Amino acid sequence: MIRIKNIFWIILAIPVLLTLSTCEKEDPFKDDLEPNNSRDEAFGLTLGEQVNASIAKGDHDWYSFSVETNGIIDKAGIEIKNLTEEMELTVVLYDSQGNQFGSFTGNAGINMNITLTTRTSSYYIEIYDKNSEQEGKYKITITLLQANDSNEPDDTFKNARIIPSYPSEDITGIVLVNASDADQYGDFEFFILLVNLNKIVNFTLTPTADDIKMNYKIFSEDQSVVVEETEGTPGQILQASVGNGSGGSMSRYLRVGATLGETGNGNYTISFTDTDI
Ligand SMILES: [Ca+2]
Ligand SMILES: [Ca+2]
Ligand SMILES: [Ca+2]
Repeated sequence: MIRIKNIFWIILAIPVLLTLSTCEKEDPFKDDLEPNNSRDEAFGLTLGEQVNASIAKGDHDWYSFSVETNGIIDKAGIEIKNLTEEMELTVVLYDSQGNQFGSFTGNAGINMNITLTTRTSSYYIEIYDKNSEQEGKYKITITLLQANDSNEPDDTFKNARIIPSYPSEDITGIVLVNASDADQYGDFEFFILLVNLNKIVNFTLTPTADDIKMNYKIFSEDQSVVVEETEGTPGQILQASVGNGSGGSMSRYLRVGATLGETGNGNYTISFTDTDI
């Protein structure tokens, strides 16, 4: 009888002990965001709000976020503060369809700052320890940087900025992302120039940085090319003019773009004057 009792206790004791251990010792690496272990379970982040998160051993954390930029090109900052010295975080970025487009791994214990060029869209992020061995805590914040200029949107013929009179004020702007015939999805800046009969309209395009190559291209009213893309050397000021010696007044589209250098500084100034032919 005694032996049977013992066996009985052993069988019962194992599940009781297991239950007690999970109740009393809370896993410090389980957070309120769980379960967010797959894209379908991604935790929705709000821009500008910091979230405290944990990685348990072998844990993968998924997040989703959306940016609304009113259709202009902007940048979003992804800031991850790694609070655990041993953790080597890997961050993988996916588009709204789940296609991977970026992957980053930081050294052990270091914070990560990733800048994402974006128009209005939604994204997924997956975060995990590179070796799936460490557990630890981190904080994540995504912020819309509002890095473009106040002339936006001006990326298309349709929303070109009209230059109403000459001389114009000095217009300052930023080419945030490479834009040229070779970079069609970049941050172009379109202007409409009204050119009266027997007038020449001149423009001066001045970059701030020494390492940016500005470019321009001129189109007629029907958007056909009048002057092919012309690119400056790094830091070069570009000047050109559009003349009108026949017929009535006319208009021209000026498309400005740039290829950024190492500094990533896309700031420029443009001004317009007119003179008699
Ligand atoms: Ca987690
Ligand atoms: Ca711009
Ligand atoms: Ca633009």
